[in-house]
Amino acid sequence: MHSSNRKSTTETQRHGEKLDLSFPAFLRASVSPWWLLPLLLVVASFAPAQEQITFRDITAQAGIHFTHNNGAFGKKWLPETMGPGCAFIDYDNDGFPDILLVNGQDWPGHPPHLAKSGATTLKLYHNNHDGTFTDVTRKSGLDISLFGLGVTVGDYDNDGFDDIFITAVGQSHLFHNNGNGTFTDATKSAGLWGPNEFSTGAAWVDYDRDGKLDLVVANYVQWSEQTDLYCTLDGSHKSYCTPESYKGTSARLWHNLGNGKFEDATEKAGLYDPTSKGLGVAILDYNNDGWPDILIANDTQPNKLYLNKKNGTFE
Ligand SMILES: [Ca+2]
Ligand SMILES: [Ca+2]
Ligand SMILES: [Ca+2]
Ligand SMILES: [Ca+2]
Repeated sequence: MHSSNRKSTTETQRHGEKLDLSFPAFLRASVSPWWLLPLLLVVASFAPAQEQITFRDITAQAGIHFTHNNGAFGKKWLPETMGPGCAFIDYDNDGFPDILLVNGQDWPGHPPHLAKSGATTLKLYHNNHDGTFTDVTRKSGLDISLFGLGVTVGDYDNDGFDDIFITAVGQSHLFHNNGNGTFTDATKSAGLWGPNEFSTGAAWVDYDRDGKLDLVVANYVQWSEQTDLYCTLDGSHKSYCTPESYKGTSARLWHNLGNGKFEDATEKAGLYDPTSKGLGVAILDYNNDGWPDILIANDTQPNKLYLNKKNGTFE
């Protein structure tokens, strides 16, 4: 704040000198300082930035207190190596972006005496409009514990309020924004319950352009606590395996049926590919035909770019 004020003053003065010299004498005489000031400010706003922008960590000062729990307690399980996602979402439509932070959880069987502190949950922070945030997780109904990895925000039911999809190891979750500051877990009623996958990235996209947002979910590898493999670097201590040790999993495409429900359209749309070890999804229209295309970013496997064929399928 102080820095940018200082910059405008400096720029204004510098351009002020230049302008004053270039003005013809008759104009100079007729221009009052009151007219000159707004003019100089306009000129200053187009001036190239010459000061370096610097950032200061204001996390704690803003009221954000969050520690990610990757669940690690010595077993070296693969999902522990992943960082979580986060999102800005204006969930209460007050014009100020709020913050959603995805969290992991302790593994089942994790000895309670090693647990750091109770159950770890997602966190939703409400923007107070003054540079600070308030933890509204419990009030919003999002104090749910899951091994979350990613998040994508979109209004899938077109009610004007953004909803949330959280990717997770195990069961991913869809949270419907009720429009009154609370969310309802709509995973089951939306038909999204069932797949037990290692879901990483996700994105909302209206791939068939029917006005209803559909959902693409990237999946990593076939891993579970039961199928965990033993890898070692030194022959005596367990280490984290690289993804080559595990089989891939296809990304999944959920088509929005419009009644709050989704259908699995992965195979029908030509997106089924079990060699994928997806970590991220990007939506882009790379051929500029107005139809959104899909990029799946894979780990140790080729990335996949899917062209939207405008008939509900991709190639
Ligand atoms: Ca807000
Ligand atoms: Ca909505
Ligand atoms: Ca659609
Ligand atoms: Ca396209």
